[in-house]
Amino acid sequence: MIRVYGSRISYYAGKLEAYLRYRGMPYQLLSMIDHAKEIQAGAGAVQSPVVQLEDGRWLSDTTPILVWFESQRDGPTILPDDAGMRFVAFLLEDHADEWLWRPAMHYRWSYVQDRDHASGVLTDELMTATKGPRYLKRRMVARRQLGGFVRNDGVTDATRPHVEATAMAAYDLLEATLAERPYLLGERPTLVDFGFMGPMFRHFAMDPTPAELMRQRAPRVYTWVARMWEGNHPDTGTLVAEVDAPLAALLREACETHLVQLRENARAHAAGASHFAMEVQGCRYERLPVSRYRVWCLEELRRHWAELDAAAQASLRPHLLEPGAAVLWSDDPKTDSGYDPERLAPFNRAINVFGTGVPR
Ligand SMILES: N[C@@H](CCC(=O)N[C@@H](CS)C(=O)NCC(=O)O)C(=O)O
Repeated sequence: MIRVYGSRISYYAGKLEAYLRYRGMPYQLLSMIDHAKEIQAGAGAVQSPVVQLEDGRWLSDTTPILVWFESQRDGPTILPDDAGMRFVAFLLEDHADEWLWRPAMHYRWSYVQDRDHASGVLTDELMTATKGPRYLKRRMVARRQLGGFVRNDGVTDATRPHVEATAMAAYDLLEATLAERPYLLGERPTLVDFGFMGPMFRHFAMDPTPAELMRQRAPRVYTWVARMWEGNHPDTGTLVAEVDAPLAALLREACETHLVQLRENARAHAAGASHFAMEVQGCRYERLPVSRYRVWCLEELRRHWAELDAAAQASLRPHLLEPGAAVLWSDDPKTDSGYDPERLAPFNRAINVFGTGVPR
């Protein structure tokens, strides 16, 4: 049986588990902490999730993990056959993975009910070897997460309204898409559905504050999350052949937010900086931690874009709005993440999204 090391409230483990359930691949969810040494030695970084196959090989990072599992199958995959729509899938998945992380962490750790719940779960999962009363361990966990992933990731009084607005925009954009079809690209789930399961499932649909907002504002998204978890989806079915109105709106949001962040992060990385500032949809973020991993995310998106033929690029260009989208086809900034140069992912030596795990 496949071993999945991770947390049962983790963004990316939830995404992976939804996929494994869909494919009927039995797995065991095991503690990261109890196996941290083996994970570090085998995979290169301790993060949730890390996978170990029955033959002992280690896999990291949910995007290449899903792509690799699909490459081992015959028949229709979760990657659209159409090259242009496949690019759209990679871009929207990356947006869900990397852009919605900040609001997901903000709702979980800034609101007291959400923090109480998550700190209790993580204390019981991760602090098994730490001595001391449970309430103190919960306080340590909450301080690490709120300090590192919220305050040190640019959430302040000035940016908080935008951080929350961007999460609500995601609710509205998915709600509008699911009014048209059962899954985000059509009649069966694709990489886009699994990507959005990251933030939508283990954070927004489960943490009390955003879950209540989802029930009120985006009930279709709430039921889509449950359906995605059930995993009993059709394997065949039509996908949209081109970018339609709901997808155009999702792409616009990705160009205005995620691609701006990827560009500014890559510029700062190229300049050797540890932090950067950016303006997104009129909101100024200061002192964001540079992520080498996200430089690689940009390199991957650029590679996918460059692989498209001229006709596919031309049909997508009207939906990839500048200035944000230009980072896909311009060489500003030049990037050199140095990560996975041999293209071994998901079997390469992994790195954490931020430094050694938590933004400083
Ligand atoms: N790109 C990775 C990201 C994995 C990740 O960052 N997971 C989070 C938890 S959901 C984590 O382990 N963070 C490190 C930490 O908290 O120390 C993936 O898609 O699997």
